[in-house]
Amino acid sequence: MASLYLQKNRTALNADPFIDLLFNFLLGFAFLFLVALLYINPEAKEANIEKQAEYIISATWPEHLKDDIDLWVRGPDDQTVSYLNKEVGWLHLDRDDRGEINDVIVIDGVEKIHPINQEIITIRKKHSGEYIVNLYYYDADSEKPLPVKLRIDRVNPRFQTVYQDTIILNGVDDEQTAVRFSIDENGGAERFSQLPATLTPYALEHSPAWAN
Ligand SMILES: [Ca+2]
Ligand SMILES: [Ca+2]
Repeated sequence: MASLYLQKNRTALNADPFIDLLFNFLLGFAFLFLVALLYINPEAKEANIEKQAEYIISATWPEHLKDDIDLWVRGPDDQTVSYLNKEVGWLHLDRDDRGEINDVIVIDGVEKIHPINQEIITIRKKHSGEYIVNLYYYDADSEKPLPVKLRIDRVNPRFQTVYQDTIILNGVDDEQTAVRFSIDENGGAERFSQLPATLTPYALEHSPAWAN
């Protein structure tokens, strides 16, 4: 008959594989938890976005139209970004959408059409001061006045639409101040108004056809 001591020892030896398995499982779980933490770290995500843009200004008009609308934005340093100068200071025009002209690309001999009509200007550093946002009707195909949606989104610290409106452009050479606003010392947007200003250099060269 085995002693009580030997019985206890055998029980302990029998339990070893289970404890090993449990330990390995916990070790694996802890490793996966650490990997998950690295991927969902909110600070890292925020830092990645901050390098791209602080504010996004977009002008959108109906798809499948040949009409060419332009965004013009003047920053606090009195420099103006547009298709004529796509990068000034920290203002960037991401794409001059020209209606239908640049909506088609060819891949392996097959035409692919993206009928979207949208121009986007990004403010990449939120310098305080006034920003003026103008819309200009560069080229028309539609015979009727064109509705253009203007939106301003703040990106950091969280995505937030701070302004949106629909502006009616009457025809070629119509230039309108969609909005002017200020970025304060804390990076917030304030003091929205529509006080008109001319940002394009066209005023002396063109007489608006739609006004006749
Ligand atoms: Ca354009
Ligand atoms: Ca387009």
